[in-house]
Amino acid sequence: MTPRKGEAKQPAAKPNISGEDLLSYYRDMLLIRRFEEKAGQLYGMGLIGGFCHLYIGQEAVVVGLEAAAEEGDKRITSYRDHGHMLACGMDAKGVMAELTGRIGGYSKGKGGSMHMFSKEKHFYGGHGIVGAQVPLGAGLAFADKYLENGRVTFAYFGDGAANQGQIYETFNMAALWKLPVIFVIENNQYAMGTAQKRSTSTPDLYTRGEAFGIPGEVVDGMDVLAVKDAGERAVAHCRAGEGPYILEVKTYRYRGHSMSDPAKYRTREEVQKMREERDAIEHVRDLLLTGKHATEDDLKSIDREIKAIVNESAEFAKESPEPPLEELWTDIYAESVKG
Ligand SMILES: Cc1ncc(C[n+]2csc(CCOP(=O)(O)OP(=O)(O)O)c2C)c(N)n1
Ligand SMILES: [Mg+2]
Repeated sequence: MTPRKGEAKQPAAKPNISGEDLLSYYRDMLLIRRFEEKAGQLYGMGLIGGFCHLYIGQEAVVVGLEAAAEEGDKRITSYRDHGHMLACGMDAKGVMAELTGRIGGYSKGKGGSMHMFSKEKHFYGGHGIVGAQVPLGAGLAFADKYLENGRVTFAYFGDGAANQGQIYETFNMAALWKLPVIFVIENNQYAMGTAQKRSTSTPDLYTRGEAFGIPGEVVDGMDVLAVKDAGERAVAHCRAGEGPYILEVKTYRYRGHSMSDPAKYRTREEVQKMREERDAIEHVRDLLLTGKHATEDDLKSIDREIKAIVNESAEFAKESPEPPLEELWTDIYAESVKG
């Protein structure tokens, strides 16, 4: 096992991918972006309460990794979770209605933005405590290893979370027991208002598993094809029984940390530069057009399709009733736990 793979091993994105696949990544990323923009609007209108962390800018991370996943694989993440849910196929209506706290939401309106789950899509949350999902992700992988079902778990966390102690306790156990878990560090360069260079002694987060013998690689998170390629290598490693793998995916969030972010820690120019020069959706749009996989008109009709899905989800989220008081007493204890 090579304990470390640097940037040199990162292959350039290969545009020799089918037009059909490219279109599906375009669609999936656009759905996340438009959904998040709509969520931002509903928040502004007072229809969404509590915490709300948007994923705009980071879309290629989840879409690329979902392209490398198979049915039955699991995913778990932090509070910045709407993109992960949409990318794994959860219904936009159920996600939006959870944001507005309505009965039609994935947690019957009782969880909100940070606490949604889907057993059917193997999505295990939605966690508000920074880093808490990482040991839970290793636990999911432990169960899969025990059941010998060949599944892998994607445990996502941020650059800020990567400095927590529980991450390294998890790395140790995951490596010791060769758990099929991919630790995905979504390095969007900030933890709330703290830039990575102000909080982190060594910048290369993908090397953080070295002490435990966990291989890692750094990936361009604004290039969905590069993310998919790296995801496939990580998945192959896990499925072969080689144990955990680390992907440090370099990305960028365009919006504030949450809806209440004064954004004093970076310049508008910095954000604008990323949007203009590195946007992941624009990148795929260019590949589609230059590769003649789609025309401007095709893309316009996809835009309309996505807008309709998002508008429908917002209507549903406004019309679905609030949960009745009796719901306060449900979903508290597990009634039965099956293997
Ligand atoms: C244990 C804990 N400490 C502090 C917080 C407050 N907090 C919420 S998000 C966050 C920053 C995390 O940054 P990062 O891991 O980079 O994830 P990102 O928000 O960039 O996706 C902090 C400190 C928390 N929720 N939980
Ligand atoms: Mg971060």
